Amino acid sequence: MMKKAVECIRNNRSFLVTMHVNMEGDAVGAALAFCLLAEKLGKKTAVINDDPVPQVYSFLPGTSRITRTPERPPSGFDCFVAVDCSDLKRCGKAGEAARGARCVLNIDHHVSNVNFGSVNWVEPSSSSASEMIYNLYRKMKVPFDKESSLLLYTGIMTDTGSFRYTNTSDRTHLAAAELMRCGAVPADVYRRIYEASSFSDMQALARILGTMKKDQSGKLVWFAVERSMMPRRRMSMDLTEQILSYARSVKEAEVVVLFRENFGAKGSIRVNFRSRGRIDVNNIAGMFGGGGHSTASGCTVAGEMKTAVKKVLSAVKGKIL
Ligand SMILES: [Mn+2]
Repeated sequence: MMKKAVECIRNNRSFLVTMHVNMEGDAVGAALAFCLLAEKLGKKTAVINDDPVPQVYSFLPGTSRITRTPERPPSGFDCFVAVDCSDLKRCGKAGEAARGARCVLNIDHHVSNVNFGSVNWVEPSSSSASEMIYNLYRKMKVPFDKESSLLLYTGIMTDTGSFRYTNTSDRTHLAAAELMRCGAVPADVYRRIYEASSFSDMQALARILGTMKKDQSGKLVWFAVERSMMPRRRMSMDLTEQILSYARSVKEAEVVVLFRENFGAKGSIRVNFRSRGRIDVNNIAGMFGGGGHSTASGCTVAGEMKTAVKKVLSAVKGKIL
């Protein structure tokens, strides 16, 4: 409940914030905007994450204060805040800091959220964690400034696929309008994120799109991306989001699945699902210990690419029939 979250913020003085590993726009935007809100109320904050900030989001104000999770998780904070995480496990090693905290504030919009906090504010009907933080500003009467508007607008825009996906509501648009009024410029944000790719990264994307496969019905489309297909450097785009966004343009495709060899944990495959709506992919990801939303979800499968593809696709086919 938002009311409990507000109380938690009022009653504590210092906050250690984190978000899921492999952070994207919503996680970065919501976490940093949360910090700005807490600081305007006179609180202390810090942000940690297991991963570096992806290059494409580095233009956002405050990203330099996101520090890599240290060997021993920091202690001495009143409250541990997880943003955009369905499960403490999704925070990786940073989640260990929750143990030492007086309270654990769980702010999330995934339907698969397991309510791991001592305070759980979970709203699956919200487009994004950023839309929730937007509402928190309104509730706590903290005015938006240029920085917070940009952060929250970016989070909402990226999680809704630029307001195209079914999680976009009338409230989402109202929030976006208010954030524009307070300084967010849609064309600028769009350019920074979607029109800032390097030539070689676009070539890599084109190569990977060329490996697209479908099943006999055409309703299932997938990609199996091996490490050798990936550029070595940090990419100038959110590759997962780009691939899935293009693949869902295939008219007949009801479910798109992206398999990626994991960079961090060797011998495991990261799997991302997108659904047009009829098939609940939160459910399918849940069969493999993952989760997310009914139309966008993910899981990690241990083992080799070939076996992961076989296992996961047969689970999806079972649902499509
Ligand atoms: Mn999100």
